[in-house]
Order: sequence, then structure tokens, then C-alpha cells
Amino acid sequence: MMKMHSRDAARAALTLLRALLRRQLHSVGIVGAPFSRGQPRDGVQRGPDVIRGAGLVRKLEGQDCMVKDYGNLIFEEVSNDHPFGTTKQPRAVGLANKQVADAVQRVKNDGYTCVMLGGDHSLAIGSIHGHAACRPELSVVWVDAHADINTPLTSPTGNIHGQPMSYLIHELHNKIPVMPNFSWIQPCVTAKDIVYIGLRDVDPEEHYILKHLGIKTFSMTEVDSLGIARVMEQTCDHIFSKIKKPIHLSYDIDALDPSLAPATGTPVIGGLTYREGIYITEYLCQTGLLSAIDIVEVNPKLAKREEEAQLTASVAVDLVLGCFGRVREGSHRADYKIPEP
Ligand SMILES: [Mn+2]
Repeated sequence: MMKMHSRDAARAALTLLRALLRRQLHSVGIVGAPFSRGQPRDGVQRGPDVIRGAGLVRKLEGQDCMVKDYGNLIFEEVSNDHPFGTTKQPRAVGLANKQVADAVQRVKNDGYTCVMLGGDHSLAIGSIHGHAACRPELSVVWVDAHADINTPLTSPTGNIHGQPMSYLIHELHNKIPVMPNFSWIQPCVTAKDIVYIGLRDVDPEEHYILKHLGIKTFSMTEVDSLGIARVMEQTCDHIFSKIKKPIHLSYDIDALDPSLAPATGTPVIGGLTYREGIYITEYLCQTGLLSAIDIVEVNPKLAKREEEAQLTASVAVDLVLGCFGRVREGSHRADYKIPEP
């Protein structure tokens, strides 16, 4: 287990104390990762700024969160990034994810719940890796239309945003080739500590991997048959079966139905409703164990009209708000009094 530097521990304690003194329940650290090389469509690198543009920080502060925006990471261009086998742009993806891992680790050491705004879903490699460096016992809730668990050798497209989980799972370690700029990555999650929600477009090789490793999945069929409330109960029963673990929520906007989140690279019909999507965040929030969140694959350039881009970004904001205490019944300050005439 990595030892937390005593200065980091002190800083984290101070952040928490400050939040408590101001009656702020949540302290949120935001990292933007404007990166698109894990997939072929231009525009997803604008995700962090369109999500901020939809009022993310102001709305979080409006619900009494203490927010620190760490800004956007700056990724260098990588030249001669030819494919490794069929895997595309491995050097750029490996390098960017190292930066994301370092940034997430810093945000966690500063005492915040980390919100990583993508960018494409390849960035979950760095986000989960950096989170696990501080919280090695973490569990992962992966909300997505896709399983993103192809290995470089099973991937039908060679796009790394369809592969991030494969690099992180201990049980798949011996199936992963050594790729340029990927040598820093160590598996940090066990198959039993992962839950998928929202699946509806899974490759045969991925389906084999999910079944072979016994990973808990709630496809859209289970969401339909159980209802989202029982899906979330069973999700938490599964990840908390032995001890209460910090949760890494990796939320791909394409988990939601394309009618709600049209501005994304690989939309699949038949997704989560707005209410189901929000319920996931509300439920995980009230566990008190949400420790890091990814919001990825918002691509404003793929919107047919400006309203589609705005709708997708505002839904993304609502997901984050749900993670930090927004409840639909409404809320009020503890010291509120009705004014008297
Ligand atoms: Mn995904």
C-alpha cells in the first residue's frame, strides 16, 4: 500500500475541516482532460469546457459544495504515433493517461472528491490508476452502453476508449501486451470489485471476458426487469459485501439514451432515462463513499444542432450535481427560519 505523505494528509484534513466549519458537506476537485486520441472523432476534447459552460462550478457552489477547479491538463502532441498491432495512437493515450493519473492523485491527496471531465473514456485508465494510488481498496461502478473491456488483442476497432478496463484488472494482466508509454500502468482493480450498469452494446469477446471473470453486470435488460432502485441496492450489496470501499464512478454519457445525450461518439438506442441516470448518482451519493467520478464522451461537435450540445452538457452537469447532494425532493439550510412579518 502506498503511504500518504504526512504533508498531504495534513492538507486533506485541513480541506475537510474547512468544509465542515462552513457546513459544506462536499469538497469537489475538478480536473479537465481535453483529450480525444482514444477514439477517432474530433470534438470530444471540448467536453470539459462545454460541461463547465453549462454552469458546473456555479451550480455545485449553489448546493453548498466547496469547489476547486484545477483547470484543464495540457497534452503534448505525440509524433510518429503509429499503431501498435491494431491499437491506435498508443503513445498519445499512454502519455495523456499518466498526466491524468498524476492529476487525480494530487486532487485526492488534497482531500477532494475528484471529478475528471473528459475527453474520451480511455482517460479512465489514468483516472482509476491515480485514484487507486491513494485508495488501493477502491471499487468501480462503470455506467456505460459499452463494457470498454476489450484487450488490445480482442478489440475490433483498435480504439483505446473501448479498452480501458482491460489494463486495470488484475485477472487480465497476462493478456495485455507491453505497449509504448503504457509501462507505468499496473493493474489496480479486482474483477469482483467492478459493477457495470447500462450495457447494451457488448462485443462477443467482451461478453466472454465479463462472464469468464464473473464481473457483476446490470445490462439494460436487468434495468428493465429489476428497476433502477433494485439495481442500485444490488450494486452496493455487491461492492460492499465484505468492507465499505471507496467508489470510483466512471460515467460515460452514452449510458443515457441518445434522446437525452445525443452529442456523443457512439450513441446506442435504448439507454437509461434521465430519471434512472440521476437516480444512480443520488443513490451513490448517499452511501457517503463516492471518492472519484469521471464524466466522459461528451462531444459537442457531434450535435446536429446547438440545442443538442447544450442538452448533453446540462445532463452531464445534473449527473455531477446528483453525486454531490442534489436531491429532487429539494433541501434547505439547517439554520433556515420562516421570515416573520
Ligand atoms: Mn465508455
